[in-house]
Amino acid sequence: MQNELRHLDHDEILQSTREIEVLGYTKVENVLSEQLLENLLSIIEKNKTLGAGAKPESAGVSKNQANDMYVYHLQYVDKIFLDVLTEWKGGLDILQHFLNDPYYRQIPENEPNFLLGFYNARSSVDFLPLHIDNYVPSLGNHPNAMQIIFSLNGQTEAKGGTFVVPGSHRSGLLPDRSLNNITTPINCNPGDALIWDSRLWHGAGENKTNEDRWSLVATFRPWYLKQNFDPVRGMTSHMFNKLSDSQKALLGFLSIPPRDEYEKIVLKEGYDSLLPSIQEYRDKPAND
Ligand SMILES: O=C(O)CCC(=O)C(=O)O
Repeated sequence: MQNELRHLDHDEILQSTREIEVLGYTKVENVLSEQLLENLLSIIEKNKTLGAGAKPESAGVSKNQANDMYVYHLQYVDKIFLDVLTEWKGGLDILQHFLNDPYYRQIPENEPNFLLGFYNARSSVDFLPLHIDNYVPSLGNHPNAMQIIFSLNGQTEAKGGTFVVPGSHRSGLLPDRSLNNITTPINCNPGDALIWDSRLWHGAGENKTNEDRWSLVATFRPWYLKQNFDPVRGMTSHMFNKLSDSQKALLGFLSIPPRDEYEKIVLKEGYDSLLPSIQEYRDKPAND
């Protein structure tokens, strides 16, 4: 995997970090090799849903998503999707500046202590209007969510490029959709990555071609905010046993809410608190 990624040096990490601070986003070109793109797309092809609406059990699908294809919860599908995040010198290093809790002493300070919130692959069709993924707008230097998007098929205006309002992450406002016409388009080649502060007003154009527009969309949150999946019930033993300690931390295994005060008081834990098997997380009975 290491050789399939273009790693960033210190200066590029600083430059991207600065761009996110000022503009709300950064584009990093040429991150994924052709071979890696091929592998990722072939796994997606085997696991995709044909239109989110076609999967009856996926409740709460919005009208916007009904024509899109998805692979939900990539963290459970194949370890390669987690490796893309954790093996890449670049993405998580940039996010640490924004999402790491400086008072989380149980994990070394140069390692991520934030969480993967949600991780999907998506090939979109319909226009996606300006929105934020921070839930509530806020001011200051600490967003409550950030995203890394890897474009697998590339995106042009015809294929539905991403568009953003640069600097809007610092507005403290929900998006004004009447401003769709003053947005900045961001096109990508296959293998490029976008990283943004989820307060950024962003959206995506309609895909007017018959071609796929797959991206990996990974959303990250600080350790104290809820994820969109339950790692204890969702993770198979097979996958759990293959994960590194830092991948387990990213998935939330170091800040699982306790059953009660006898289990633990402080939520923040270090690698030495990891349990050896997923079964042990599930088998913790109440003290009745
Ligand atoms: O696909 C895109 O270009 C934008 C994705 C997006 O807005 C989102 O996932 O929140």
